[in-house]
Amino acid sequence: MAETFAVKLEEKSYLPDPRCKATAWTPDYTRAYQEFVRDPEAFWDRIARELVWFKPWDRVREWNYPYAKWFVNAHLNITYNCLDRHVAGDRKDKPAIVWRGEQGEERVLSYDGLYREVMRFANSLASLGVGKGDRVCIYMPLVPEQVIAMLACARIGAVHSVVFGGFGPDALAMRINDAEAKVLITADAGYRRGKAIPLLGIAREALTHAPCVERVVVLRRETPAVDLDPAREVDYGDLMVHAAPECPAETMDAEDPLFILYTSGSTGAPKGIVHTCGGYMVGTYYTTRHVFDIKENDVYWCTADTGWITGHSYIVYGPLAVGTTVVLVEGTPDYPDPGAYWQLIRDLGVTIFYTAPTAIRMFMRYGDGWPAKYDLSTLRVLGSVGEPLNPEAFEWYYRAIGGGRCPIVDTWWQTETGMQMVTTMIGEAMKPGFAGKPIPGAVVDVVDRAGNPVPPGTGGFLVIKEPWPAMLRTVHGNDERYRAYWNTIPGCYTAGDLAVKDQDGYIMVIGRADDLIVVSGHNIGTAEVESALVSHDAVAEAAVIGKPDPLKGNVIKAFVTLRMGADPGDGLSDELARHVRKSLGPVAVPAEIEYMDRLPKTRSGKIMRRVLKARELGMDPGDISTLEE
Ligand code: 6R9
Repeated sequence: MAETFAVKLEEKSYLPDPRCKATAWTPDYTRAYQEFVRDPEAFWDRIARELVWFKPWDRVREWNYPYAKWFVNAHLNITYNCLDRHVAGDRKDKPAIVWRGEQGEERVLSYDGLYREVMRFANSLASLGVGKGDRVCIYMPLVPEQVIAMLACARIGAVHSVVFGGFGPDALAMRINDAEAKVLITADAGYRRGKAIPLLGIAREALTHAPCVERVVVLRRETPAVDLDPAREVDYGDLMVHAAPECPAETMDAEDPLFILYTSGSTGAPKGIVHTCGGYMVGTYYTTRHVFDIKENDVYWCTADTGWITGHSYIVYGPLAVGTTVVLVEGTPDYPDPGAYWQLIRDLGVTIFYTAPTAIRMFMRYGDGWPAKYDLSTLRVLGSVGEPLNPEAFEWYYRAIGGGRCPIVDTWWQTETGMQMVTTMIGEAMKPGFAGKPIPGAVVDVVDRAGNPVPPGTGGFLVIKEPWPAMLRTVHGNDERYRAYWNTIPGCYTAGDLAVKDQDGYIMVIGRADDLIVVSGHNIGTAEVESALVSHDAVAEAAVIGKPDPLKGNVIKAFVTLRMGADPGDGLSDELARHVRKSLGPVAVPAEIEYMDRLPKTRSGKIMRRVLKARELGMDPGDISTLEE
């Protein structure tokens, strides 16, 4: 890891309409944060009591560094809070899921409808011999049955491992084997840009290397229906017809595992991050409600896939625990045209919209005309997650989508944190480029290698200093990799990101620590240079890497995609170099600029600099299972 380094901070801030603050679930950030710090256990105790538990906890938290238990000895079932609680209350007929397919097909499941489907499918799984603690792999397109499958597992205490439907057979087999899944739930096809993706075919291929799977449940969508192998495969619909309708929620200990989700480390095989029932429920419920400020009549749309942590926490568990209406869309943001999302927002009356910077920058590239065609006045809150939201993208999102009216919550968190940790709570001043401050409930800081906080304007390592309810409990089958998170910097959970704070305590995430480039002894964050490049009118997206150089240690090479209509000829590279020099100084100027049609990204939209670098240096790129096709 590199040492700390200076970062030049330019600050601009936006104050949202004071009415947002007055009605927010967290109306006064500073007070809420102080309340949390004064007595963290009382803070979480109060939130946990808003949910239903079968047996209360003896202690809120037990911290035995680096192992934490939350809601010790409490009993619960997360699906009871996502379903039974609402059906018994006054949300029985409220839409829980509003699903849209690529061809405009719509399905609406009320809370009661979802509840019934989940119970039936839970019984279906039980009939295949799935019980508490068994692992079930879910490899499905973004359809309501994916959510039903997750909740059905949780209903009977089975541990789900969702694998994103875009992964290929090797990535799927590796994840099935690592989790030793007994049952695989899949579909014959997912649809993308009008084409069918043969999930079942991929699954069958994966299973030739994954002998632990005993049964495969197949949701059939295609006509004519594909043939199933009666020895191992069973039709989703058939199971449902024969399943009993009632399935009481299994009693789970707060520390029983809820799911495993694989995240790719910078080196080595993907890690199976393990989350547990109680703390995860409380952390996602609280953040969903307070960060997005969800009210009873909101229509909430998170554009992630359920195959990522964002989908687990902020499509499924958090929003359903809160009891909101969740929009679920199968398809791509610019299909059939770049106005598809904006049309959906208008048609469905979406009020809260949560997406990723990569999507925002793509929309920026298509221009203001597309969103301008649709009335987006129902929008109330905008969210971002996954990568730094650079100031240009912030401004565009704020203006072109939010109409200068909606607060933007740029939420920093990870698969490992399970819940959002840093953002600008609604009503507080927003600073483009900065995610914001630790939410009440999280102790996040920027420190040097020894764990000492660095002064404002000095870059360092982003760490979490206290355990939090939705934290990962281990890495499946490899606890040593879990301990590594807590061993790198004394007393802290090391997130692996570089960040800087300003004098007001706002945190700017600079990028992954492994994305730092040392040029002539200066540490330069890839995200800083990329942000400078993207602030030029001609540039849509940029990725920079370090290239070994005998003189300077490293030089910067930039890979750039251009906005519609921009031309790489006419000395654009010189102009971009001047542009970066002006904003960051001469050390940060790329020595080389290469123009590309698209950048290599993970399927969740993160730029894979590692792949660019490997290509540039003729090296092996390592694990590329997460690379987009
Ligand atoms: C939720 C999610 C985690 C990594 C994280 C960081 C980057 C996520 C960010 C952000 C800047 C934000 N990241 N949110 N960087 N600003 N608002 O994305 O989980 O897929 O595990 O990735 O993503 O580098 O460490 P995950």
